[in-house]
Amino acid sequence: MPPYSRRLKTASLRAAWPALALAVLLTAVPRIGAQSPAPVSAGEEAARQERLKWFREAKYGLFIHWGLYAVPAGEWKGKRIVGLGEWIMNRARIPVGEYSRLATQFNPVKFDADAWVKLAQDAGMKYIVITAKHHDGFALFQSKVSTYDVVDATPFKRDILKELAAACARARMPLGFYYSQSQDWHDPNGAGNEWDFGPDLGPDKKERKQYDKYLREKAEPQVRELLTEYGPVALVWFDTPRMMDVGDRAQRFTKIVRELQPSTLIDGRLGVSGDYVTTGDNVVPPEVQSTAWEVPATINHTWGYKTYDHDWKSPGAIIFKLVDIVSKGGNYLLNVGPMANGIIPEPSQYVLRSAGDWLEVNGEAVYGAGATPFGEELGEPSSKGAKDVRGQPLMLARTEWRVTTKPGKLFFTFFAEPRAPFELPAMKNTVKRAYRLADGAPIEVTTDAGRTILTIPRPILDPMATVIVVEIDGPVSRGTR
Ligand code: FHN
Repeated sequence: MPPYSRRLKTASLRAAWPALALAVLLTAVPRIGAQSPAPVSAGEEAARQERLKWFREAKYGLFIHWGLYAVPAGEWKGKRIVGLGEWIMNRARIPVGEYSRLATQFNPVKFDADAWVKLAQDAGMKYIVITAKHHDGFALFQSKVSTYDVVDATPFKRDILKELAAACARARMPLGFYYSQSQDWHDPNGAGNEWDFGPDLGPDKKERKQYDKYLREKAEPQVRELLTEYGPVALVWFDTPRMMDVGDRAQRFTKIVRELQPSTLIDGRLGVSGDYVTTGDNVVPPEVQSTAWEVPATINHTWGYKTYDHDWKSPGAIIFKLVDIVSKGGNYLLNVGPMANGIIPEPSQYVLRSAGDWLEVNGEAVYGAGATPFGEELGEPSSKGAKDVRGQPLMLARTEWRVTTKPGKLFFTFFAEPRAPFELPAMKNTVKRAYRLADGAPIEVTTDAGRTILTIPRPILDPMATVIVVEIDGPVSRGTR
């Protein structure tokens, strides 16, 4: 491991990237309440909390969107196709016959499952979620109910999920599977492919496809395969729950998961409430949320690889988002889109590893840490009563510092030079001592007329983010002494 000073120097250079320059950010409010777990018995709730234990500790995971769409990588017949890389089949209205021929070109000879897991480890990520089947219907695993999969339909012929599951097991890295339960553009009865198979719903809103046939003959058996052939599955990440609110469709998936692997988590996009809430893509709520939640997020502007999307978030921006999310009680699931040859694009590897360097030094403020007991540092609703696009009060976010917690400890993470002297938010607790997390250097604490002041040396040690640990005499009690 390089010495801290050297890593700090590179961290400072990286921090020059512009993403944190905003003094005020406008944030949208996700509809967290809409997915909040439905009331269940005390026993079921205890089981849910037990399932969530590792997830609450982990905080930071690697999302991987990979499939046939990595071959066209955002271009079709010489044209750049607008939108997300993994949506190219839909956006370019590519017929099934033509799109499925991409399988003959999918030969990722450079794929190395151990290298992917090592990247996640270097990045400080604590779980991995990969697209077992995305909306295009192509499976990255060998399926017995469809030949449209990596083993049966490509020259590669290797079961990618088998190899990744084995590598994760070796590294004790929890592995979860994304599964598009509803949209399947390859199956005539799956949702979403209106260019080959006509609309899903008629003008009378009645279903026009044999959707349950697709669910029973492809989606449900494939989810069973994932839960029986690949060892312990940390979570199943369902997505875009179209037409799932009819009958017991969504409940059937819950039943499969619970029967086959009772410890497996279910995300918030099945169509009935899962174990935790999934926010909108890239949507970080403006305030602390009490239920377990996760933000799926892109590292550039696409999930599946596109040759021409080079707009990578900076390591500093990633660290800000991670600490911001943890300080509001959530998890950050950050995506990469590997190329068709099996390599994760070098710039995204660099960003992840750089953020990982910071976490190696400051991870105590993140892993297993609780939400802020304060809140004033997050921002405030617009005093003009403005509303966001969803009609919720518009929050004017502040980005100077965040607080995360562990018993007896408050972690103040500064993303900009703190005010000098820095006054702690009002609390009745006694401050025992304060120190810099990176090197243990003590920070002077003074009290003056009931106010507690930290004298933090300027410039701060690490301009990307400097953590000051404040040790207190018990749980935070708000108010003045
Ligand atoms: O349509 C998908 C999209 O391709 C991607 O998988 C994201 C990840 O959260 N989910 C859907 C859109 O929300």
